[in-house]
Amino acid sequence: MTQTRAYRVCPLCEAGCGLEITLSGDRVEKIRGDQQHPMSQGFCCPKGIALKDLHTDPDRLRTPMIKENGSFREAGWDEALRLVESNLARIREESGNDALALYLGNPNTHTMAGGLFIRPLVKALRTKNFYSASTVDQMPKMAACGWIYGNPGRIPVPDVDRTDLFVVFGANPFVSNGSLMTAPDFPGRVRALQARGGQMIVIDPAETRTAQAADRHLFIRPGTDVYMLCAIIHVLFAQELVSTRHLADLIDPGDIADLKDAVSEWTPAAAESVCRVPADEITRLARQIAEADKCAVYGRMGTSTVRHGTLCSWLIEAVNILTGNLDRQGGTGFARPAHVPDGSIPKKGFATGRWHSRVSGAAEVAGELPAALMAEEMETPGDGQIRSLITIAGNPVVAVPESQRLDAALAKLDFMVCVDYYINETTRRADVILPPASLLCHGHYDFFFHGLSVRNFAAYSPPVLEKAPGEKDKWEILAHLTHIASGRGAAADPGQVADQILGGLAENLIRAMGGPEKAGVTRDDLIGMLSGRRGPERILDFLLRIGPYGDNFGLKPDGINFDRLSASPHGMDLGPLSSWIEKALATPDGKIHLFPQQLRSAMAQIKTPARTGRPEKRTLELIGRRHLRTNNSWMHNIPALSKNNPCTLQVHPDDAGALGLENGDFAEITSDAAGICAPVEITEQIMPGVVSLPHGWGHDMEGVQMRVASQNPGVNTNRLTPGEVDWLSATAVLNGIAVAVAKS
Ligand SMILES: Nc1nc2c(c(=O)[nH]1)N[C@H]1C(S)=C(S)[C@@H](COP(=O)(O)OP(=O)(O)OC[C@H]3O[C@@H](n4cnc5c(=O)[nH]c(N)nc54)[C@H](O)[C@@H]3O)O[C@H]1N2
Ligand SMILES: Nc1nc2c(c(=O)[nH]1)N[C@H]1C(S)=C(S)[C@@H](COP(=O)(O)OP(=O)(O)OC[C@H]3O[C@@H](n4cnc5c(=O)[nH]c(N)nc54)[C@H](O)[C@@H]3O)O[C@H]1N2
Ligand code: SF4
Ligand SMILES: [Mo]
Repeated sequence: MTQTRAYRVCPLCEAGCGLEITLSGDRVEKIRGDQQHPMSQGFCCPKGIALKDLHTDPDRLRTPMIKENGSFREAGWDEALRLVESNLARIREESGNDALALYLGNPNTHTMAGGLFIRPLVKALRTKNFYSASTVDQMPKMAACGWIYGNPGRIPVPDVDRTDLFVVFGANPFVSNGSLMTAPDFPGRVRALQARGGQMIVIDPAETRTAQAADRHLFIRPGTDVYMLCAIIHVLFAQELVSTRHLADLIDPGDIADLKDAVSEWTPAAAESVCRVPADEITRLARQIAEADKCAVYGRMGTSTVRHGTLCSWLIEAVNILTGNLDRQGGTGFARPAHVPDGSIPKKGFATGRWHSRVSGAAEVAGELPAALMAEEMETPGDGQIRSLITIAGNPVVAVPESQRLDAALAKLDFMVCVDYYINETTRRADVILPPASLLCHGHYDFFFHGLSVRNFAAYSPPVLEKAPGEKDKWEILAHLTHIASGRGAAADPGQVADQILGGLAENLIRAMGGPEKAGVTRDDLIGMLSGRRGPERILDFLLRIGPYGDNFGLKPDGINFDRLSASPHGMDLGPLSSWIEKALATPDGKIHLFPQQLRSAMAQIKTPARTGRPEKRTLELIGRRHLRTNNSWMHNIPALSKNNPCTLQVHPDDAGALGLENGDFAEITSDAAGICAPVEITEQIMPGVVSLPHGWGHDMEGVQMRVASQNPGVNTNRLTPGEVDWLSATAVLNGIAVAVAKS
């Protein structure tokens, strides 16, 4: 059979590498990096190549599943959707909107359906109980940027390709391939930085692969970056190194003075006593940041999912602002994605706490409540108790704190429906599972990550394969759920939801143009000009046309539209980050809010060193890690990715000696939440006093139907994670957990 080639962007992680897929008919022969993709230039990782195995995995669900008498059976779509409809309607009727909860997992951000079809579903559900993986991940950065720049989506990215000094707090992009920073082939980009005389400095309690490649690595005690960042800012002020350059007119001088006061106690020596980073190293780093011509300071999981994650995320922005590196070539900047029209983000600022969680009173952040508190909302009787859960592309039983407690709460729900490919730790609790067609059967455009790219870029990948008869696109499943939630029922045409999204966009545009008469066109005229399949593609065409590079419905004949983008199978390079802060800011006064009011009292209260759990009993601090061949919890069923089990407890030799542990011993790890066992790996790559376990494991739970993963299950580190929340951003504390370790 003749072979054909298809090109598509990998939908697995934020790097968004281009892939070249060789097919014989509908059989995938080979996947490799796409040499002609302008961003990744042939780079890809083992997970991208394994998309082939994901497609053929016999455990991947191909039809809806319905649970009957405790076990799953295959079912048709009509039956499954009708069952969802009748149960959700019944529960809502009996207990109100808040009885239906929604949890969205990470892969939603990697699909066109997630980018466009979640919002109507959330609106139709009208529940306060909306949760997502964001609150075990990046919400601190979203909240901080929301307050500083006016919108939680306005997140600056480091201009790694043009910087002189790249400072990384708590991220491991050599393994994660970057997060809130789309930069495929991160190692190649760092090599280029070093080759042009630049440096990378990493601050991390582990000597990760990123740290090993760095010019300098500083070990830091988990959860204490907030103090080190305060000390860096202290030095900037004390040594008169503050220079806001082109940003000066955008910052209230009062904010600068107040920030100076707020960090006045945090001398490098004071920070050293908490962080265990030598004071002279802190001073040296602060000077280097200030003196570099171009510098970008960046932080990720290790500065987000920690006790003062929101403050850390804000202080990192503050360092970039105080040194005039924000919105500057080689510093940090706002990407300008092709589908977001300039001015479409309203300049109304960012507020949280529009409602609160019922049991703990946690403030809503960006519409969400803390995923760490889902269990208590299910367990606690009363008005608004969660009785039913919809999960979409998520595995909260593995991803969120106090896993065993959440798992027990799920078991008691009245009804649960999961949109997912597998019967895993979470979906085994479902009454109905709705699987989308294979990842290779969907069109792809990165609605989220083009806005976080270190270079402006756009790519549309058409489906590589036709979906099998009877399979459904993700967007169709979400549209069905939206119809169900809005009372139109399981049988309604999913295309109507797509039409409504499009109609809404077109009406907004006409309104912004002063009405149809002034605009000279109607919404239907505009919609009639669009191409692309009914569904996400046609909506994308609309957004591209009115976006910053768009053809403006023919007014700018050289501009982008869906057809033109589709005609570039390797994507379109749209140039380096440009300086456009005045337009990008979404604060009502058009200014940068350097020291947001919302953070002032938290800043005044950071005196106590970060530590979760009972330190007197638990002398070690637990952090997490990622491995190249994993993707959170869900790709351990691919044999090629599961050859070695990296789910070990890393312990420093000094601690191992004191505890009498040897390589390969089993250790019992105990936190305030639970106790688990894991094999010991003794390594100097972890700092003394700290131990590390990867997350995403623990596939030996009864009922999991992932044969490869279950043979090599690992342990679920989130059993150990107590449900502590950084209230400012509703985000769980996942790192720096106090634990005791003993030979088991
Ligand atoms: N291979 C692979 N890639 C992935 C994923 C995966 O599971 N596997 N997951 C994807 C997802 S969803 C995300 S969000 C990204 C995350 O991307 P990253 O944030 O780059 O990845 P992590 O490995 O979580 O890196 C966090 C680092 O913080 C360190 N750390 C822990 N506590 C602290 C602390 O208190 N202070 C400091 N300074 N450092 C600390 C850890 O040692 C670790 O090296 O990765 C994405 N990419
Ligand atoms: N202790 C600790 N806990 C952590 C972390 C940590 O570093 N340490 N990291 C946190 C982070 S950053 C994240 S993002 C979360 C991840 O938490 P989640 O997003 O809740 O979990 P995942 O493991 O990513 O599971 C994704 C699920 O989506 C399914 N899936 C994959 N693709 C699709 C799709 O296209 N459509 C549908 N419908 N389903 C799909 C998979 O089968 C899988 O069941 O975990 C968090 N938990
Ligand atoms: S680095 Fe990420 S985007 Fe690139 S191939 Fe690997 S999983 Fe896919
Ligand atoms: Mo994540």
